[in-house]
Amino acid sequence: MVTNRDIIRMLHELADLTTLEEESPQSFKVRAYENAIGGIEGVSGALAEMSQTELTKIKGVGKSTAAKIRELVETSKVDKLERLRAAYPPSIVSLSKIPGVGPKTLKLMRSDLGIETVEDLQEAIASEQLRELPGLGPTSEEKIGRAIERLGLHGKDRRTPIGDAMGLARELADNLRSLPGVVAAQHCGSLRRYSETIGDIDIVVASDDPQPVMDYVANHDIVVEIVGSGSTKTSILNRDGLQVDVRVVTPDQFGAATLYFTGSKSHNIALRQRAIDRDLLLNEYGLMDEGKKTVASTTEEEVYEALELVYIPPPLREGTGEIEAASEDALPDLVNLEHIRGDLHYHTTQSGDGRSSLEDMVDAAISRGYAYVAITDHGEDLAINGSTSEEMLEHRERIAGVEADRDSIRLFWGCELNIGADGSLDYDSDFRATFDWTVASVHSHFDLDQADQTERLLTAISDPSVDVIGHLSGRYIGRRPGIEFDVDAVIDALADTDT
Ligand code: DGT
Ligand code: CA
Ligand code: CA
Repeated sequence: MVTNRDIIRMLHELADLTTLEEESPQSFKVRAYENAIGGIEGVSGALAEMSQTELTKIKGVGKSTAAKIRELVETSKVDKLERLRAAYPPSIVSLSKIPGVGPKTLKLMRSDLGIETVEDLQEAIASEQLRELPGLGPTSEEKIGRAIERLGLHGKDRRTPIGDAMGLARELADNLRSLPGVVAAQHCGSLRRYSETIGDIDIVVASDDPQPVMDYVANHDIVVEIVGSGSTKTSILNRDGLQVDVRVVTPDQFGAATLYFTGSKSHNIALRQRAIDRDLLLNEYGLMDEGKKTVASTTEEEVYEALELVYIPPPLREGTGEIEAASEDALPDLVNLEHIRGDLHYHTTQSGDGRSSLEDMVDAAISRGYAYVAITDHGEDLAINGSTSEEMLEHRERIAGVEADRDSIRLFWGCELNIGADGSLDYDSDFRATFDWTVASVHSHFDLDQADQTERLLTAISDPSVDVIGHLSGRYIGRRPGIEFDVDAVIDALADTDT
């Protein structure tokens, strides 16, 4: 049975690979797939049960995309995708994700230098061959080399950004939970601890009958290789080289197993020591006393309690003093959704890259119970999607109208200003001062040296119209390293100027 998630995954892959084939993310076909994904994400019914005509009635879904969805449902594969997968194997897709390696550069790298892997690319950089390609030079060669180093994209230690793994892990756990005999399923490991990047996905399943789980995992459509299979554990690789380990334990061992496989390793070691100090033994099966009798194992809460600890949330399990803090009931309060009262960085379709209208964004905020929102569409400097001062003034009227129509939320007329290479900002200072709220952010010139980056940020911070700096380092986990700047100097300036 093809699920809506399978279809979205297929369209994402088509968009990624078509970008490489057409050598442009702006290509008409790529945009068509992306629009279709946007429309499909809002559909609650099963797409697999819809006819081609019904599919084309979904917002953003054209005839050709509808045909591909039907092709996937009827034949379990899509010809165009199979062809693209053969032309652009996973190693090429990894190359395409390196900052500075656009589709055109990638094509030249392959045809002129025979580069097929990140390792090949590193060799070409080391031997100064990359700089010889048309459109490149020593600067871009060095930049690409640094990006590979800083993103940890090379070798077997390659890690996956949390955002690329979380959706897949949750989907797998949801599907596993619906299998016969399964009582519970939980993703564990670094992903459950919300690490920024993860080595692999670890899933623990509670069931007295492991076989349906093992069969489900081995036959899943993301699998390109089965790297390990036993009676209670299966490990697979997907096309991005991401490994998923799925283990089945009996329901009474689920707490001890999720605790163990969530880690971190140093948290586990410290917990085990605490058990030993109490003449107990802790392992992945449970907490046992000297007579091998199980003291606690079904839930994590029971294990912590038996060790005289309050429950430690996974993001704190890093072996950095959390066990001592838990023993004194002095864990920090983590931020939860209900703590979030508003949002001070919001885009709407007023910005070219915004997807939802002002009204929809505000209604979404209201349904989340927010008390306030600042609408911060891009200023005029961002040529692709900024607004002129006249457009901003019209936007202010619209924002006031939307606020007047809804009595449950306070709206601020704001702007996301672009910090130029020299720290300059959009509009003139008088106009900037009229906004209720401004965010100033770096969107380009990521390669300036540390002194220039620091100077640039200090200039923006000292501007009286700036209320907050957005995405301070500009880092994009796994895709783009952050800018380098003098953190102490910048934080001092933020404090001094009340920014
Ligand atoms: P990753 O996948 O590299 O991002 O990091 P983790 O933390 O997910 O590590 P992984 O997948 O190797 O193992 C999952 C958990 O299993 C880990 O967080 C703690 C536990 N574990 C693995 N190896 C050991 C070990 O040698 N000793 C102990 N005490 N626990 C271990
Ligand atoms: Ca892991
Ligand atoms: Ca693992």
